[in-house]
Amino acid sequence: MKFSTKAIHVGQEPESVTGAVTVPLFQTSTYAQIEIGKHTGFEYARTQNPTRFAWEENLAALEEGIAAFAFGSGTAAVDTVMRLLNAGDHVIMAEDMYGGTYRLATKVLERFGLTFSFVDMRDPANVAKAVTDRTAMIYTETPTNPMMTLTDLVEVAKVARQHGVLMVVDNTFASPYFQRPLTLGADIVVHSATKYLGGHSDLVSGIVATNRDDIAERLKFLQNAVGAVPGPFECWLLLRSSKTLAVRMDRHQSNAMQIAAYCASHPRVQVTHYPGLPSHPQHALAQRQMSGFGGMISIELGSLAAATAFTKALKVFTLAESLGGVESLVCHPVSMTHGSIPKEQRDRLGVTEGLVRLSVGIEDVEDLLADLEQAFQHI
Ligand code: P1T
Repeated sequence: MKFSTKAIHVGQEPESVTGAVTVPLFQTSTYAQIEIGKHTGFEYARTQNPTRFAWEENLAALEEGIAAFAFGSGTAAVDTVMRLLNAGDHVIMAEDMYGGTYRLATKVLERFGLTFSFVDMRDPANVAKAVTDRTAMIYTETPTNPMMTLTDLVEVAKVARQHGVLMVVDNTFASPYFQRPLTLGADIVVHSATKYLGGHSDLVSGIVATNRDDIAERLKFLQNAVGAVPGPFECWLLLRSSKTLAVRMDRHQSNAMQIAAYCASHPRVQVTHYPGLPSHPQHALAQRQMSGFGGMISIELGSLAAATAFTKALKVFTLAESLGGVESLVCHPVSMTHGSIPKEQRDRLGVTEGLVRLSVGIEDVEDLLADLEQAFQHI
């Protein structure tokens, strides 16, 4: 089965009692048991919920994994993946990534005895160099938030394999429609399902997929034992969103391609970061490991004053955190999503006060281009 057919059908057989073609919302916390020691297989909703199971089965199929586990947020998903490790373990993490993941690592997980090295993942040699005898996991995001740099997944997976360590990829920006890390050597894929998977800016959720039985068994245990599960309604909304993921992603990308090309030639824009542009330093890698380039673009406007004037003037793009919804958003990473990353690190990465991130929605591209043009005139 191909991608859209899986998105619409896997986990979503007509319901057995009524034939409902949509998976019912099992809004329940518990299930009646037949007698002591005898039940339907459903005991308590933190452990089992049919709506959640349907969504997990669906996403596992889209990522070409064997199982998936849903969580209350992308951050809860990352946190549970980290609980696969033990105190004293070392993690090699991308230095360019969502600020909240950096904060979780440095402000929470380090207190529990994990150690982290933050490396520039653009060069797989940096990953190999950072391996120690305590290294247990390599964790990356590709494309990264917000600099849109890539990790060569095949090459980094070789390093992971050679040292027998887990390889985890945050696939939030690409979505499984454009990139499937498990097929390129990763062991675990993480998503903030709040973004493209949800796609309508109306929920917060996370999900983890794997293609290894031993990891699936351990994640299933942790999902129940730690308990950071989503509610059934989020899972129901995610199933509904999954059916349109392919058409939404195609439109996000075709709008983003046009906007990136426009920004790249605009006199007010100093740099345009978008892996679909031939000028992107890793464009060839993007063409190799992704089947499309997504809807996220970052642009450097040169100063906080320029970023402020530009974002204030936008009318169709809304100034807000988050991304991946049908409506276009604009974000100022330094003051919003990446405030937790130390200034020296941000400066090294290029996350400057003049950097603005666009989450290109699926509106008519002419309206988006006109909005950007009038806002550039205010700089
Ligand atoms: O917000 P939450 O669902 O907990 O997901 C965290 C997360 C994880 N990974 C990536 C790549 C992310 O972008 C995020 C959340 N990011 C934003 C809220 C943002 O605006 O960048």
